[in-house]
Amino acid sequence: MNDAPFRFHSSHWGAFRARAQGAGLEIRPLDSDPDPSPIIHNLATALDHPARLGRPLVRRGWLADGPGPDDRRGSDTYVEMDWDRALDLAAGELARLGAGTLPEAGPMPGAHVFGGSYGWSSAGRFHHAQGLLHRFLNSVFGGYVSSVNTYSSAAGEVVMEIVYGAASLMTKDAPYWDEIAEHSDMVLAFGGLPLRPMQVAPGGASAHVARGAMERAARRGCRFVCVSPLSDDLPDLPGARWIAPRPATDVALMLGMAWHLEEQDLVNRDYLARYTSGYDRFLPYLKGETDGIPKTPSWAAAITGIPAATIRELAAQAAAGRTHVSVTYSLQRAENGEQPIWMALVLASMLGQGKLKGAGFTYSLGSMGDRGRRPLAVPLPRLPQGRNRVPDFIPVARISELLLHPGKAYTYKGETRHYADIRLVYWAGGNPFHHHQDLQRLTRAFARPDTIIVHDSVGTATAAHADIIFPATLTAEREDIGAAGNDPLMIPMQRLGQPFGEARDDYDIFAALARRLGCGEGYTEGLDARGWQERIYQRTQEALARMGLPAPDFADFMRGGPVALPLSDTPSRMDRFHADPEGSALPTDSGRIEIFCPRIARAGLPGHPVWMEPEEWLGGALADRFPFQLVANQPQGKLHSQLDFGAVSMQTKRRGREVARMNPTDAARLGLTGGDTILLRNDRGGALAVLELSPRVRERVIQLSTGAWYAPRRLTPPGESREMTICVNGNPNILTSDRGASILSQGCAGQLTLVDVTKWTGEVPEPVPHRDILPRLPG
Ligand SMILES: Nc1nc2c(c(=O)[nH]1)N[C@H]1C(S)=C(S)[C@@H](COP(=O)(O)OP(=O)(O)OC[C@H]3O[C@@H](n4cnc5c(=O)[nH]c(N)nc54)[C@H](O)[C@@H]3O)O[C@H]1N2
Ligand SMILES: Nc1nc2c(c(=O)[nH]1)N[C@H]1C(S)=C(S)[C@@H](COP(=O)(O)OP(=O)(O)OC[C@H]3O[C@@H](n4cnc5c(=O)[nH]c(N)nc54)[C@H](O)[C@@H]3O)O[C@H]1N2
Ligand SMILES: [Mo]
Repeated sequence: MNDAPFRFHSSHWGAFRARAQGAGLEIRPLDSDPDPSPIIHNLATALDHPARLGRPLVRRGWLADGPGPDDRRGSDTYVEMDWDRALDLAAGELARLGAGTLPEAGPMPGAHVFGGSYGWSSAGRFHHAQGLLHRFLNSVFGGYVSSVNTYSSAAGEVVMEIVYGAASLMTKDAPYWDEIAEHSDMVLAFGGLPLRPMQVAPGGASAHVARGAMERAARRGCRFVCVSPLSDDLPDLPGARWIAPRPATDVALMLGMAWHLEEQDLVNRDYLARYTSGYDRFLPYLKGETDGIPKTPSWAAAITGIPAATIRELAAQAAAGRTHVSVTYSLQRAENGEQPIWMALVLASMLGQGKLKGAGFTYSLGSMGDRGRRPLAVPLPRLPQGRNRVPDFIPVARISELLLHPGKAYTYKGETRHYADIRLVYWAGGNPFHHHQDLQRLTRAFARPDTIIVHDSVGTATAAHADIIFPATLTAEREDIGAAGNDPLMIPMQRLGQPFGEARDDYDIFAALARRLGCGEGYTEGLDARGWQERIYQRTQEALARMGLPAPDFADFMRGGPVALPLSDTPSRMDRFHADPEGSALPTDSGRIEIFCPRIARAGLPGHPVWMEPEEWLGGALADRFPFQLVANQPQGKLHSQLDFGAVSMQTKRRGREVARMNPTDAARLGLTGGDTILLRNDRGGALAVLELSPRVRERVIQLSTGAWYAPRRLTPPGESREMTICVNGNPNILTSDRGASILSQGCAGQLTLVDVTKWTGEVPEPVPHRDILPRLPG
């Protein structure tokens, strides 16, 4: 009989309750969540998993030869060390690079430190590794070279900011799910509205509402159209329809629809006149007056593979009722990724229904669990990060370029900039050897700095490219405040277990280093983790009290249960704009939705959305050699690479390896059967996966989600004579291209890649278990 009490906790994939059960945890979702994510159960056996790091580790080559560029990173071994010695070594190296001695003015020593440290880390308002790292680097180095935008949405973020206004408009604004449930006649969903990514929300979610809202809408007669290479990018809903254009051709499909709206005079000219600017510059392109190519449905059919009649029918249906146009992040994580997002906005503007409840446009509704939900009326706790006095930054996905090419020129948002010269990389709470493209190139890039320091709870491939690794606690081993934008509960994250081995909280690691560098007081302000949590909690507590709502003091909150947070009843930004386009103008140059955008034209891209042929698509020359479009989307059973060893993630694998899905027709043509081990390859490398056949995958597409822990091996494919590098665990980022989405955003373009697929005959190389990704020697 287990009579241990349940405690509350939270994660990016949902709030939950848990209690000790043997060496693991028994986990239950909150009763209030109508559709909890199974990913919460990955934590059950994580606390003492063999992949955990229990002691600091230092790379042998770094210990023997000192700091400096080193090609051995990624294939070296690690020595365990006690905390005092490891902290002294790290502090010594930071001091050598200028930490702790800040000039009064002029360049800061942090100008040679990359602290962008992109990654999702864990939920919790205080123990957020990036925030703690940034505060640390600001304290000891006077700042750091940072990163801007996200892997999620760089191309979309940049273009939407310019043509649609601030980022909050494009992601966190109406329509809300309940409006779709009640009012939409049609939802035209580019990239679908997949329940898979909507399991997750940054900072956590206490309720998953999308499935219920879509089911209510469909029962009422709303028609959902899933435009995607995968039909399960939409749940099975009555009346739903699947349209599967060639990946990366959505712009052509939208242009064909736009052409039909023009031809049939179904365009809302009043809306265009009141709320947009530059349609007159776009129309000649649509008609073919500027380039001799009318963007007719037949033209679009040849590019997309969707019959012209279907394109006309979709356009007519969209104009016939209240239509919501939704576009996911995934479409812009690609070459020329700005174009489909911008064109979807133009298509929605031509339909001109933005004023109607349940109609209009959203970007990323289907990409995260916190979209389509009302914002909060109170501010959330927040840790101050201090001031970064280093002005330099990179667009986040240019990490390999930065390390490989100091001083090189590149463009971003129309400006020419130059890469900094980086001597130290400090990463906490991210896994670039999961998230970045062309991972062999990233290995070459990680060979360049003098020193790389990483904090993680587990021995990831990123840790295996570091010089000094500090073992961090898992979220479950510490207390924190769980809260997130658009979520109506604040959750006490109660401790569920003791720290593994000698693992320490990120905060304590930074505090110990700061003290060694003479900056302890500046970093900690004399507070421990609990003291900080109490301090940052006050902001929310006071706001609740001012509104006359229950506002327990911190100790009672941590001992008690979830606290309800009030929702804002302010009309959404777009509602205000639609009510008064002059008084509530959008923060764009024209104050309106920009269909033609002079700023983008000045930055060197066409001034309105256009179809541009990418290099890696099924209609291009490269498809002769690499005939499959790899869709590397977000994984079903985990968040990115986190807790990949958990039971829910492992269930999605076969024989310990990631599964790739393909249409049965393609498999029959290639002589493949379900369960075969297959090699996906292109000029950048190879990945092994286990084949699953599914009619839910478009022909000539292969889906291999991200998240497998990177395990490159030099192998000779059966029947061949030359070795190549192959990830035996099935991480698709050995295959993806490191090119920027465009000269405007330089965003991540990792979603779509061309590959060839063959069967791995004969003896199959074993996958590498999680515990062996980081080669450790006993101390
Ligand atoms: N090909 C391709 N690539 C992609 C994508 C794609 O669609 N296709 N998607 C991209 C997107 S959208 C994203 S957001 C990125 C995600 O990339 P990341 O955010 O880098 O991936 P995570 O696996 O979440 O990495 C988080 C790391 O932090 C560690 N961690 C968790 N909690 C703590 C903590 O408290 N302290 C410390 N020190 N460490 C902690 C985890 O163990 C893990 O190693 O991937 C991108 N990569
Ligand atoms: N379970 C789970 N959920 C997650 C995450 C996770 O790792 N695991 N990560 C979270 C993060 S950080 C982010 S940023 C979001 C990402 O959210 P998204 O980027 O929206 O999610 P993806 O799964 O990458 O892509 C959604 C679908 O887009 C489709 N797609 C790909 N290319 C094209 C195309 O050219 N045209 C069309 N029409 N469709 C295309 C693919 O079939 C894919 O399944 O997900 C979040 N949610
Ligand atoms: Mo993301």
